[in-house]
Parts: sequence; structure tokens; C-alpha cells
Amino acid sequence: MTQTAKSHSDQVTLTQFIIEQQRGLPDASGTFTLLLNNIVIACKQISHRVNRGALIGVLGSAGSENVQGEVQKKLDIITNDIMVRALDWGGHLGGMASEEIDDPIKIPKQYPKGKYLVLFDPLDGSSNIDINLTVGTIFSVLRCREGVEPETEDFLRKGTEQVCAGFVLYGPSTMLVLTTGNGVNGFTLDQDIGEFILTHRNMRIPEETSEFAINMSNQRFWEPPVKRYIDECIAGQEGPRGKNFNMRWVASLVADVYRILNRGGVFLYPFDLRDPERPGKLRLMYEANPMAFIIEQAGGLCSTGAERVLDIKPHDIHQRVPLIFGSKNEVERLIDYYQQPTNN
Ligand code: AFP
Repeated sequence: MTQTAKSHSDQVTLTQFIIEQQRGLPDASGTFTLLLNNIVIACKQISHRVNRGALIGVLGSAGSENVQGEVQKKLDIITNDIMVRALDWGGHLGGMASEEIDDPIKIPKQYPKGKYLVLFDPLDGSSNIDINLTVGTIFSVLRCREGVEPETEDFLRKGTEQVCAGFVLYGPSTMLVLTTGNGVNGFTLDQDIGEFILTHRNMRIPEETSEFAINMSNQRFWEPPVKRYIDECIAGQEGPRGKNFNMRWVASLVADVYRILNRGGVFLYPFDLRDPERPGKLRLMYEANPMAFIIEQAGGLCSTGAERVLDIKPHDIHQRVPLIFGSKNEVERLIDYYQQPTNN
């Protein structure tokens, strides 16, 4: 996929793209466009804060812990507040849930309630923020039963029920990657005009790859199917795979997903034997489900090793899951290793 500079008149903005998609849906009322617009405004504000960094004093630790027991960065709190304030007033949401907050966030009484729920990780990869590496915001949109004040159970829905998922990448360029179940498209923020412009149409993950992403420091805790897979990759040309593999690990899910969407690869944050109470590191509702929707829409696969991520019935809004995704042929191979009894 090559991108060439286009004149302004040829450019498709995100708003135009969404409105044109909506025209094809007879029941569309425009509410979803408004919701997405507010998410985008929040992400532009976050992009600005992340970009200004030390100049505006937003780097460093906040000295508190979130519901996951992780030390919060100042920007974890700032970006969470930006998302909440951008989304609570619009009238299109029944409620929202954030990776940073214990319970779902209610819409203040003075505002009307709407037909969607939003779940988000306001700043994924925030442990990378102080070293100026790519971070991002991930979001997932579900429908809300109209007329109900949503409780936690109303958010506990399978990933297959998502109507939209996306992430914004705050990297060398600020980019939005989006799916509404009709392929995956990438938009680059033109900072001069403040608009996201369609630059990566119909992103597809190559089925073949020779690149893997995993945190190798956890090797001693892995289950046999993952050990076998990685050993075979590392054995390279002389090993059973008969080819050399490369490894990448940014430790920012958004950046690793973006690389895989562009040039293929396989990502693993598998179940490991450190703590049986913690079946993985990444969060189902805020990270795994939205990324699984995007990956599948781009022709890849996403699994825990034992089951398709999008088919998991959630039991806890902050639950963690093992995550294996990327180029179809490699994920299929891993699923096959999980199914072979000698590997388990
Ligand atoms: P932080 O938001 O705490 O930096 O965690 C990032 C993350 O959830 C995900 O974006 C990475 O893929 C993964 O954790 C990295 O985990 P390790 O630090 O264990 O490599």
C-alpha cells in the first residue's frame, strides 16, 4: 500500500467517510456520527497533550493506583477525564466504562441518555509515555438497551456485539484506525487543518509473515504450545519452519497492532503460569475485544489459543485474557499447537 500526497480537493475527511457510510443504512439517524465525532475531539485533545509532554508538565507518575493495581501516570488521569468530559453530554450514550475506573461511569442527570455504550482505554501503553514512545487510545462501541440505566452486566457482552471499534495512535503521526464491521480504514490527522484524512483504505493483514511479537522475559512461564511455537521461530532456517524470523516488541499494544495491520506478524501475550488468578495481562473489554474486531475485519485472526476472543462471554468488566493475534496462517498454526494434546 503506497500513499502519495493528494491535493486538498481529493482528500476524504473522517466525517465525510462516516456520513457516506451512513447513507447506505436506511435506519441511521446520525447519532453514531455525533458519537464518533466526540470521540475524535477527545483524541485530538489527547494528541495535543501527549505531543506537548514535558512542556506542559504532564509526564511522570500521578502517585496513585488504578483498579488494576497499576501505578497511574498523570496522563492516565488527564486522558480519562478528557474522554469522559467529551462524551457525557452528547445525548448519544447510555453509559461508559474506562480501564482506569472501577465501575461504569454514569451519564450525569442533566444530560439525555442515548442508545450506545462506549468502553475505552484512554492511554494504552502509558508506561512508554515518559520515554517518548508511541501510545494510544482504544475504544469499543456497543448498543445500549434504550430506557435502561446501564449496570455493569449491561456492558458484559461478547465482542461480536460491537458496532464499532477503533484506536488512535499518538506516534510520529497521529492516526485513527477504525472499523464499523465493514473493513478497516486508517486516517491521519492533518495537524494544520485539524481533520483526520483517509490515508489507508481497506487495510488488510498479509496472511504470511516471518515476524513475531512477544515479551521474551516471560519465557519461563509460558505454556508448551507457545514455547514450541517461539522455539521453532527462533530456530530459523535450520529449524522445522525452514525460514528466519524477526522479532519486535514495542510494549504498546496500539503500536504492535498498527505494525501488524501494515506488514503482518503475530502478537502473543499468552496465558502464563505466573499467577493462575490472572489469565493474561491484557483486558478483554478495553483492549482484546476492540483489537480482535479490527484484526478480524482486516483478514487476520484473534484467539486466546483455546477460543476466538470475540466469542468470549465476559464475567467481569476488568477481566484479563490471553491474546494471540495477527496473520491468519500463524495464528492458525498456534491454535493447532494448542489443540495437540502432546503440546499441553
Ligand atoms: P501500560 O499501559 O501499563 O504501559 O501497559 C501496556 C500494555 O497493556 C499493552 O499496551 C502492551 O502490549 C503490554 O501491556 C506490554 O506488557 P509488558 O510490559 O509486560 O511487556
